[in-house]
Amino acid sequence: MRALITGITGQDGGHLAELLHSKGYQVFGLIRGQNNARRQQFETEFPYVELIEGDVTDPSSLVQAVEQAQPDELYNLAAISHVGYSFKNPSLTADVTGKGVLNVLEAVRMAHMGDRIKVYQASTSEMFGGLDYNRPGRGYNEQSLFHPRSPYGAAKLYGHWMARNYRESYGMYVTCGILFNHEGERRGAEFVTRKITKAVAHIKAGLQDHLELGDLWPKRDWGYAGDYVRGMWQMMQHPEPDDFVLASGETRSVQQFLESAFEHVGIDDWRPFVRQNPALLRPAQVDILLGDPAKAEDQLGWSREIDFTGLVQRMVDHDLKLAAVAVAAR
Ligand code: NAP
Ligand code: G4F
Repeated sequence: MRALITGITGQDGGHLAELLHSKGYQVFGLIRGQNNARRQQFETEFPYVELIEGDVTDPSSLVQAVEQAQPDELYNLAAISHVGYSFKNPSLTADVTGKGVLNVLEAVRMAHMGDRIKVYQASTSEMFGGLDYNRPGRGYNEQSLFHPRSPYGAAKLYGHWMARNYRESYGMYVTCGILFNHEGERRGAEFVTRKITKAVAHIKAGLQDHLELGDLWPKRDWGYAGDYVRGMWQMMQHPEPDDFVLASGETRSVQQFLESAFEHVGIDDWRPFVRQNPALLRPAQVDILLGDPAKAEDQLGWSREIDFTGLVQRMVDHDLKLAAVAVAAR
C-alpha cells in the first residue's frame, strides 16, 4: 500500500507516518517551501518517508505529487490550523485551509485517479463553533448543525463541503474525519496545551518564571493524537466513504488543563505563575466543544487508549525531559 500525506511536518503527519510505516505502507509526504526549516529534523526522525515538494495552493504541484506517489490513500492534513492566527491572516487561511482542499480533490480528478485513490479530509470540531441554538448537549455528532466562529472554521467548512461534493458528484472515495482537539508530545507550542506543558516544565526547572495566556474558561474535548490518527486509518478501511466524529466525549476548561499540569509537577497553586495577556484573546470564542464519537466506535471499532490525565502527564513528562537537557546544556 502507498500513502501520500499532505501536512506531513505537522503533529498528525508525524503520528500518521509512524502508524502507516508500522503497517508496511510506503509513505510519501508533501513538503512545502524552497527550504523548509522543519525538513532536516523531519528527515532525521522519519528516514522512511519520501518527501515530495509541493504546496496545496499550487494545483500543478499537487498533480505532480499524486502522479509521483501513485497513492492508494491520500490523507489531506495540510492547513493553516491555528485559530488565533486565522483571525490575523483570514485571506491566506481561506486559500490554504479552504481552497487547498479543492486543489487536492481536483488534482486527484485531473490525474484521472478519482476511481482508485481514497481521500481523507481533515475536518474539525471548529466547524460546529456553537451559539445558543446549537449548544452541544450530549455532544456534537455527524448530524449537528455547523456555525463556525473563525476564519479557520469557515475555511474548514468550505473544505468539508467540497469533500462531500466530490463524493456525491463524482463518486470518489472521500471521507471526512470531524476531529475534536487532539494533543501530544508533537503538538506545536503555539497551541494552548503544549504552551502550558512546556511552561510548567520550564517553571519547574527554573528556566521561566511565568506564563501568559488568553481566556481560561473555554472548554475543549481533548484526546491523544496517536489515538486519533489510528481513527483516520480505520475510517479509510471502511467499505464506504462517510463522515465520522472522533472525540473523547468529555470536556474540560483551559484552567482545568492548567491545574492538572501544575499538579503533576507538585505545584498546587498555579495562580502566581499565570498572567492574562489581552493580546491572546480572540475576536470571537468557541465557548465549549464536546463530541459524541458513538458512530466511530460502533462502525469502526475505534477506541482511545489515553485518557485526559494520561495525556497531561505524558506531555508534561516529555517537556520535563527536554527542560532537563536545556538545563544541562547551560
Ligand atoms: P499542524 O501541526 O498545524 O500541521 C499543519 C501542516 O500543514 C504542517 O505540516 C504545515 O507544513 C502544512 N501546511 C501549511 N500550509 C501548507 C501549504 N500551503 N501547503 C502544504 N502544506 C502546508 O496541524 P495538525 O495538528 O497536525 O492537524 C492536521 C490537520 O487536522 C489540519 O488540517 C488541522 O486543521 C486538522 N485538525 C487538527 C485538530 C487538532 O486538534 N490537532 C483537530 C481537528 C482538525 P509546514 O511545516 O510547512 O508549516
Ligand atoms: O489550543 P488552541 O489554540 O486550540 P483550538 O482553538 O481549540 O483549535 C485546535 O483544535 C481545533 C479542533 O477543535 C483544530 F481544528 C485546530 O486546528 C486546533 O488544533 O486553543 C484552545 C483554547 C481556545 O479557547 C483559546 O482561546 O485555549 C484558549 N487559549 C487561552 N490562552 C489559548 C491561549 N490558545 C492558545 N493557542 N494560546 C494561548 O495563549
